[in-house]
Amino acid sequence: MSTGTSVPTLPSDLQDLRATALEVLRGNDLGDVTRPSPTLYPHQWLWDSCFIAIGLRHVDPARAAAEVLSLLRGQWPNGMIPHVIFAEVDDFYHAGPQRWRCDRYVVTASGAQSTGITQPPMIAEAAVRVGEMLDPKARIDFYRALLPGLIRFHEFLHTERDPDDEGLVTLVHSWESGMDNTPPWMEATLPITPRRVKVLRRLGTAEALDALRRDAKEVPAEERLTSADLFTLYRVVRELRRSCYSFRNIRETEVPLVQDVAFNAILVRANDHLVEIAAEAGVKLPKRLTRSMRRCREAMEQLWSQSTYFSRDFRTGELLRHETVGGFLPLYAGVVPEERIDGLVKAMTSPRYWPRYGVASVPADDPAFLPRCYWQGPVWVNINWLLADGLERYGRLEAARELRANVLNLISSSGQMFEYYSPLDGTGAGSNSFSWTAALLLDLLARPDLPEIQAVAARAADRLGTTGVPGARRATDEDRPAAADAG
Ligand code: 2M8
Repeated sequence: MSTGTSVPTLPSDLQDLRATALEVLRGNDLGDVTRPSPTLYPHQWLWDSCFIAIGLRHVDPARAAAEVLSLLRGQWPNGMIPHVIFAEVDDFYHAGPQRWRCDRYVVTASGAQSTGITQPPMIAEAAVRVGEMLDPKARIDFYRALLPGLIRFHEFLHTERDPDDEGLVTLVHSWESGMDNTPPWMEATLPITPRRVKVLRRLGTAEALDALRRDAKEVPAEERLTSADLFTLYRVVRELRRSCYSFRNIRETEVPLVQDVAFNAILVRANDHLVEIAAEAGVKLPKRLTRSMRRCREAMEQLWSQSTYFSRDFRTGELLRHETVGGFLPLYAGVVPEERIDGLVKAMTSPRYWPRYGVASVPADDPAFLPRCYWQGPVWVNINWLLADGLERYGRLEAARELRANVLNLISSSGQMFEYYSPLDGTGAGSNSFSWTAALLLDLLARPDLPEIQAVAARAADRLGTTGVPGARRATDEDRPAAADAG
C-alpha cells in the first residue's frame, strides 16, 4: 500500500482522523489482501475486502484493484466465491479451516483454503468504484481480469442458490448474510440447536459454554453473539460439511434456508454494476444470466409487506416478520417504488432505528435489541454507507447527508475505528482497528460534499450536546455553496 499523500482541502483535525484510518489499513495489510482486524479476524473476508477497496481506491487505486482481484483466488469450481479465504497464519480464528475441511471436496482457484459458504456480493460495486479511479486503459484491463470469475460467481448465485427458479437467492448460513446474529436469522436457526445447548439452556446454565469459545478472548462476550447462538452456528457448519456444501443435499437437512432481503438487494445492485462493467469491457453476458438478473429484481417485490421488506423462508415461503435494518436495503438496490420512499426514510430516522445515533441494526423497541451487541442493535458503518448511497440515488440528499454526518460523528468522537457503535451513546464496540470502518471513513472524507456533511454533523452534535466532528464548524451554512438538495 502506498503512503497516501495528505488531502490538501481537509482541515488539519480531519487529517488526523484520516491518518488514523490509514494506519489501521496499513496495520491490517497482508500484501494484496487486507484482514478485517488484527486479532479477531486474521483472514480475508469477501464483503470486507470490497468495502476496504472502496476506501483504498482514494489512496492507492492499483492496490485497491488487487484487493478486489484477490477474491478470485478463492473461487470454487462451481463459481462460488467463499466468505473467507484463509491466510497462512497460525490459526487462532474460531471458525478456521478445520471446522470446514473444504479441501476434501474442492480445490480453490489458487489452492488456498476457504470456507464453504459465500457472503454479500459486493464485488461488482467495489470494482466500479475502483474503476472510477483508474485511467481508461487500466480500468478495462482490470475489468477484463475480473469479469470471467465475476460472471461465474453471479451465475452460481442465480442457479445453485435459486434451484426452483423463484428469482431470489437462498442463503444456507447466517454468516452468508454478513449479519451473523440478526434476530430473524437466529429464529430461523433455532430448530437446529444442538441437543447439549438445548439442555444447558433449559437448565439456565448455557454460559458454561463461554469457556469453550475463542472469539470472546478478543472482544467482551456481551458484545458478541451468545455462546448458545455460536455453537448453533457451528452445528450448521457441520451439517453443511456433511452435505458436501451442495444445495441439493443441504435442502434435505434442517439447515435454515433464507431468501435474505439484504443479500438479494445487494445482488440486484451488483447485477446492475455487472452489466455496466461488461459493457465497458466489450463482453457479452450470457442470456440466461441476464434473465435471472431481471427476475431477481422483480422478485424483491414479494418481500414487501405493509411498511417494510422482510427476508423469506425458502421452505415455507413465509416472510420472517422480524424487522431489521436489512428491510431498508432495497433502497440501495433501487427497487423501491417512489411512493414508499418517504415512509422508509421516516422509519429509519425515527427513534426506533435512530434513538440517538443511527441507523441501528435492530429497532430499539425490539425485545432482542442490545445496543452494543454485534448485529443485534449497533450501528454499522458499512450498512449506513449502503443506505446513504441508495438514498442519494433516490434524490434524498438531505437524508443521505444525515446518515453520513452521523457516521462521521460516531467515528470522530473516539477517534478510533471500531467495528460497531452503540446507537444509544455512540460508544465503539467489538473489534478495534477495524478495516471497513477505516476504509469507508476515507471514502467519506474524499466526498466533494464533505463541507455540507460536516455542517450537518455539527448541528447534530449541538443537538446532542456532544463535541462532534473536529473541524466541523469551519463549514458553516454561510460558506457552503447554495444547496441543491432535492431531499
Ligand atoms: C463477522 O462475521 C464473522 C463470521 O463470518 C465472525 O464473527 O467470525 C460479521 O460481522 C461479518 O459480516 C464480517 O464480514 C466478519 C469480518 O469482519 O465478521
